[in-house]
Amino acid sequence: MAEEAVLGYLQKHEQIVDSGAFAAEQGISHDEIVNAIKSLNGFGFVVAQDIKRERWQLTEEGKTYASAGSPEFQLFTAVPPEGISRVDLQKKLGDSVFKIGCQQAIKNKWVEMGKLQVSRKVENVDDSVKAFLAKINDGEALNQEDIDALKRRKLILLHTWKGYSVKKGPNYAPERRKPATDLTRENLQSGDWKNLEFKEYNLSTKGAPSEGGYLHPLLKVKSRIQMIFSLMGFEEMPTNNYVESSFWNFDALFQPQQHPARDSHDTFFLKEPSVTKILPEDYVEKVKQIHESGGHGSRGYGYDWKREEANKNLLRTHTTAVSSRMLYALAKKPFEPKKYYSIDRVFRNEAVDRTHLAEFHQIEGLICDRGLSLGDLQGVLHDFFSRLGMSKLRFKPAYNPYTEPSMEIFGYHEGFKKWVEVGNSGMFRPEMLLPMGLPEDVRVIAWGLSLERPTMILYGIDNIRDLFGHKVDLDLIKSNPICRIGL
Ligand code: FB9
Repeated sequence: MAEEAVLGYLQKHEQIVDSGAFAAEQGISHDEIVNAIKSLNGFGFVVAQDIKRERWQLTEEGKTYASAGSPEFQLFTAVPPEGISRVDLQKKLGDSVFKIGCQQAIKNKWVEMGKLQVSRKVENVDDSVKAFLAKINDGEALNQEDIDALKRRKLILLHTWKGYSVKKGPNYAPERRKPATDLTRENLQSGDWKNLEFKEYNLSTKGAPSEGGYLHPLLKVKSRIQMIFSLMGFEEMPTNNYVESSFWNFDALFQPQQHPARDSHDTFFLKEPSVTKILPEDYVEKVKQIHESGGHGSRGYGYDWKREEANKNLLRTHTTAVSSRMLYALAKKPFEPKKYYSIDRVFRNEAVDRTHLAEFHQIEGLICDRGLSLGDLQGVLHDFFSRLGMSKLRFKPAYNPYTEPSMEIFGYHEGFKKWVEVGNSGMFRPEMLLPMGLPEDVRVIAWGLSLERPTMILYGIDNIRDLFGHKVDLDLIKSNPICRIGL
């Protein structure tokens, strides 16, 4: 609207002399007129000349004195010919007018200010300040001395008004066509392209942000740990089955069927398909045997092992279920030493809290070779965790149903200046390895930890919901820095 007003006016007139007066005539705010002039000037529709006018304006205090009179005049008129006590005069005028009025009236020699009494020194006075303020309000000029006096009392301030005078420019047109940004097939066919005004390329503008994907911190840490395992000569195990049979998840690991971890309070069992159909029957028989009556020097557990218990399907509670499958497959071939690892989701029906969900990513490493010892296990743990930035380790005896001996692993965190539990480990029991058919002198050393704990520590996240699950903080996903472990 403002642009049309300016262009339309210039169609019939030589120039707009003053944008302020023009805005008032058009009934459009001066700001809108100024913005329109600047834009039209930028594209050459008009040529604009700056106008700058300075004029004095009353401050808020100045406005009150322009209507009520100056404080000194108010004070003089409040003093009767017989005089008045200071207390009564102050009550009459109020603190501010009394204080300023006294200073100015004494300075003008209008009043005598005794300790208790105030009396007039002259009969009449003129309120010149009020008169000057009225002149300023009407835009009349004052001499510099009077201006300075009012400025000193902060009753007026200098206001600079900026406007424009405007004439037609080289690209003037009675109306501004929106500059085209594309040359379309229709423009070309219809011939409209001849009248089009094209928007100039803005070569300094930034390209549209490419909303590409972002790597999740867990995946960043996972790939660094995969690199660490690869550098240590480990192969990744196939973990692409969340559903597992109780047989591979528990029985093959010599975990007894009464073990509390096999209860539905700790494990997610499947309703459908509730049972597994295919198990290696010859191996199942050996597992049944070792659970019930032992063998290979073991006494076993001495309970009636039930096939239907082993058939139950579940969400795997650890990737050690994959390790048992891999070791069984290894035993089916002529023996060769192997180093395997896995990193994938496992599920446990446990209470959730700030750092635990019903699922997490387990990391597991194992080495299968003849004559391995606990010393070898401690050695490989030092190598692995030093690549995670933890070179000081301590081991604490622990218990796992499928490893003996077992050790909890603690690492000294240089940042926290304290020892942190960093995982669990052990040597798989003979009752697990020998029924598989592995040679008598083969040992398997293994350890496990989670992916979430190191990730939360490395990225300073203290609530697992900010990292994993439906409440994950997407800004964190977009902004998290590169993972530097294993460099
Ligand atoms: O990850 C754990 N802690 C950890 C790991 C790395 C780390 O890195 C530092 C910053 C650089 C920091 C901390 N833990 C294991 C210890 C605790 O967090 C513990 O409270 C939670 N544990 C999980 C299980 O809890 C339900 C972590 C998870 C865990 C525990 C044991 C195993 C796997 C994961 C195992 C095993 C195992 C044992 C023997 C043979 C084969 C596998």
